[in-house]
Amino acid sequence: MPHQQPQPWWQRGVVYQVYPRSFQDSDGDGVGDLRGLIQRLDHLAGSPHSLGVDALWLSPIQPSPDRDFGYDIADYCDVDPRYGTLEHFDELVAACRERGLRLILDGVFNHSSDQHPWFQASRASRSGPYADFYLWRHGKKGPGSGASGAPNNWASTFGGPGWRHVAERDQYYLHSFLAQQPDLNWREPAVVQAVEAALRFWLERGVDGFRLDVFNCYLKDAGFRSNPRSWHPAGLLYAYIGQRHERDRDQPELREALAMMRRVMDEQPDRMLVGETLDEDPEYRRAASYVGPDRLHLAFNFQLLRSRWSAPAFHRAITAWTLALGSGGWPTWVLSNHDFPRHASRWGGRHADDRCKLAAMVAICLRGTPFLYYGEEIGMREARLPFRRLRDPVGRRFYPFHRGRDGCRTPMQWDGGPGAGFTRGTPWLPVQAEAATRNLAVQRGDPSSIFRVYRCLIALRKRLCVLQGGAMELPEQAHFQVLSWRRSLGGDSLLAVLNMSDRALAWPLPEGDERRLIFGTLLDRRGALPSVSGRLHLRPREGLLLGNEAVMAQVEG
Ligand code: TEU
Repeated sequence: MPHQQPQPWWQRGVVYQVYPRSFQDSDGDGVGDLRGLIQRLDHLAGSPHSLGVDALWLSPIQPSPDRDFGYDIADYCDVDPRYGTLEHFDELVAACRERGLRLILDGVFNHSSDQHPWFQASRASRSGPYADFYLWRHGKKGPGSGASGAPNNWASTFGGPGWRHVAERDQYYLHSFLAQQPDLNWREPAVVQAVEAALRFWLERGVDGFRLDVFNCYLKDAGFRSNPRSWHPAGLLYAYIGQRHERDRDQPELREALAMMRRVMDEQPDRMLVGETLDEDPEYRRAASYVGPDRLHLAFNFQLLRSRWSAPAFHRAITAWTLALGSGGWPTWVLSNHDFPRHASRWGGRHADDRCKLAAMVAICLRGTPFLYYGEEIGMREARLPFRRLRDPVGRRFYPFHRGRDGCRTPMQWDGGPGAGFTRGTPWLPVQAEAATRNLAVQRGDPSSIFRVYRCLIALRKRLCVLQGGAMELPEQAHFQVLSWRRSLGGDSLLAVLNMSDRALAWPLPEGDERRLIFGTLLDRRGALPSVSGRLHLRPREGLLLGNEAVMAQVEG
C-alpha cells in the first residue's frame, strides 16, 4: 500500500455548488428553499445512489432584496424567509452531518445590500456610528460641489461608473457592482469586526468554511486615485474596458483582511476558505498569490472554464494554474458556476453529452479539488430565455449582446413531471423544455448517462488515494487532439487519456506500466486493453483511465 499523507477534506473531496433558489422548492412558491434542499440531500451523499460528493457550497441564503439574487445581503446573520429560518438552517447542518457532508457558505463581504441597516444609517448622515461603513467621497470639485462628477474613474463591473451621488450626505458612494450593492469600507475597524462577527455566527452554527465573493476588491487605494488607462480590452462584454484595476483591487492591506479571516477559521480544525478573485491575468497568478498559511486555503481560477474545447487549450490552462500555484500548491477545478453559461452548451455542439463526460474526468481526476455546479451531473444545458423572462440585472442591462446569467440558474431537473420535480408552483425561472427527457430520474436508470459517469468517477476518487493526493504530470508538449496526464503515488500509477477530437485515433502509449483499464467514458470497454503494438485505439470523444496492477487491485478489492 502506498504511504498515505493525511490530506484535508477540502483536498481529498469533491465540492458541489447549489444555487438555493433553483435546487428544490418545498412550499410551492416557485423558489427553492432549505427544507427542499434537505429533502434532496440524498442525491448528494449518504446513500448508495448518491453522487457521493463531500461538501456542499450554498450561494447566499441571507435576507436579500435580490437585486443581484442574494449577492446583495441585507442581514449577514439570518436566513431569507423565502429560504426558511435559522431553525431550518440548523436542520440542514444536522442533515449534512448525518451524511458526512461538509457545508460551505458564500461570504459576500465586499459589499452589502443598500437595504442593509448599516447603509441606511450611513447614507442618512455624515456622522454617527455607521458614517464610515461605506466608501463616501465628495464630488470631483470638492466639498459642497453636489453631484459635480464622480470622485475618480472607478467603474462598476456591471457597467457604468462605480459612484452614485446621495443628496442627504451630498457625497458619492462607491459600488463596484450594482448601485444597490454599496462597497463596505474595510479600512473602518468596525466593519472588520462586523465581518468577523458574521463569520463566527455561522461557524458556531456548524459551517465548515466560506467561499469569499470577489475578496480581492475588499481594499481600495487609501487616496482614491484613479485607475490608469489601458486600451487592451478587459475581455468581458460587461466588464468595463479601458482601465487597469491597480487602485480599486489587490491592495497590500488585503493581506491583513485575509489573515483575520484565516485566524478565525484556524480556531477550529478543518475549516476552509476558498476565494473568488476578479482577475484579468488570464493565468490567475494574482489569485494564486492569495493562497497560503495566513490567507486562503484554495482559490478559484476560471481559465479552464474560459478555454475553448481543444486539448492544447486545456493543457495550457491546467499547466498554467498548476505552475502559478507552485509545487506545493493545491488547484481547484471549475467547469461551471452561477456566473457563466453552462459548459454543456459552451463546449457542447452535437456531441455535448460525450464532451460533458470528458469534462467530468478533467474536473475529478486532475490533481486538485473539483467544484461541481448543480445540474452539470446530468449535463443541463444553458437556457436561452427571452428578454421578458430575464431576472439577472446583467442580462436585463445588456440584452441581447449579453443575456446575463439566468440561463445557468434554471431549476434543477429532477424528473420529467410538472415543474421537473423542482416545484409544484410556478418556478421563478422557467423549467427548461429539455427537462422532459434530460433529468436525474432518467439518467439514474441509464448506465451510459452523464450522471453515471460522475458517480463512477467520484466513487473511484474516494477509493483511490492516487486520485486524491497523487502527484500529477502532464506531457511537456500538448497533443493536438489528446489530453493526457499521469497521477502517481507510491507504487500506484494512473494515466488519463482523453480524445477530445471527433475522430478515432491511435495514440502511442507512453512508457509506463499503466495497462489495465480502470474506467472509460464510453463504458462498453471491458478488461485488459486492446493495445496494438503500444498504440491505444481511442474512439471519437473517448476518455480512458488506465492503471497499473497496484491500482487495479484496489479497484477490484
Ligand atoms: O462574481 C464576480 C463577477 O464579476 C461575476 O459577476 C461575473 O459575472 C463573472 O466574472 C462572469 O463574467 C461574484 C458573484 O459570483 C456574482 O454572482 C455576483 O453578481 C458578483 O460577485 C457580485 O457579488
